[in-house]
Amino acid sequence: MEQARQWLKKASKIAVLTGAGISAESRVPTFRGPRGMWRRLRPEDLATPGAFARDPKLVWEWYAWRRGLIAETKPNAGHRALARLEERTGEFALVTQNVDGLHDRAGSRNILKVHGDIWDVRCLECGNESREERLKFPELPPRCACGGMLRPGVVWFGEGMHAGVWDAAERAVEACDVMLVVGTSAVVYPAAGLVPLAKVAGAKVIEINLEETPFSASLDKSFRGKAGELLPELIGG
Ligand code: BJW
Ligand code: ZN
Repeated sequence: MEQARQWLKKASKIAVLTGAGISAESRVPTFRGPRGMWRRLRPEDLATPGAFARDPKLVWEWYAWRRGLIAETKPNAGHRALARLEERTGEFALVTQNVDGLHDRAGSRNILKVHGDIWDVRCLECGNESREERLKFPELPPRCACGGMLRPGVVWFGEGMHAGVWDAAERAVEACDVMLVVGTSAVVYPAAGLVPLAKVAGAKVIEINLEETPFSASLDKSFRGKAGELLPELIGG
């Protein structure tokens, strides 16, 4: 722990990759494992363009449920520690797979949301993108002013990342001295590929997760525990 703390203190360029595990202590459900199930459906059955085309109401019910949970929660000690780390670091990028907006609410600034944002919507007809914070809609799926169907502004399986965001994430990871990987199962690509990318580019990589991931054994430090406890220890107050 002490060595990892020193690496972070001395680094002038830090990149972070977060996943659902950092929001678990804010009671936002993670995707994988038994608790990732919703009405016996897996994210792989819901977070796809095909699922939305087949049953947009069902997919929207899942998103409406998650939006309701997220609206009631708040950032935890892990999110807040990362916001403090940004303040004391020269160059800092927070690449997140999370769509919940809790990093924004904790005060992080340079956030690269590679899987989008659950509070954004996009019209399938006119392509208009907007922010939509209502929790109750007159109907599901909700409609755009043009009458078209709205979809959540997130990235589903089989869809590409927003090019500008993804390029910035790769650049930050390639340039960093130290990378922190927090609360991600690291199985969803291309996001998971950022971890070996950092190693190949010569960064020290530190992982925090309750469980082992496919990369744990190959990283410089891998800590088993809760993000909300280990991040404050690693980063300090
Ligand atoms: C704690 C904790 C605590 C718990 N403290 N830790 C290469 C190989 C194989 C497949 C592919 C590949 N390249 C692409 C693919 C296909 C696919 C993919 O990766 N499939 C794999 C699952 C096999 N990828 C894609 O389709 C991507 N697009 C793409 O590749 O485009 C190019 C292309 C275009 C067209 C044609 C072909 C290619 C898109 C992926 C989009 C993923 N979207 C989702 C939904 C987002 C919207 C939403 O939220 O609804 O993103 S799926 C879901 O998984 C979500 C997450 O961001 C993502 C990652 O999950 P995450 O965050 O890691 O969560 P969990 O639940 O998996 O893990 C939680 C972890 O936390 C666990 O490890 C716990 O132990 C830990 N934990 N509490 C610390 N307190
Ligand atoms: Zn429209």
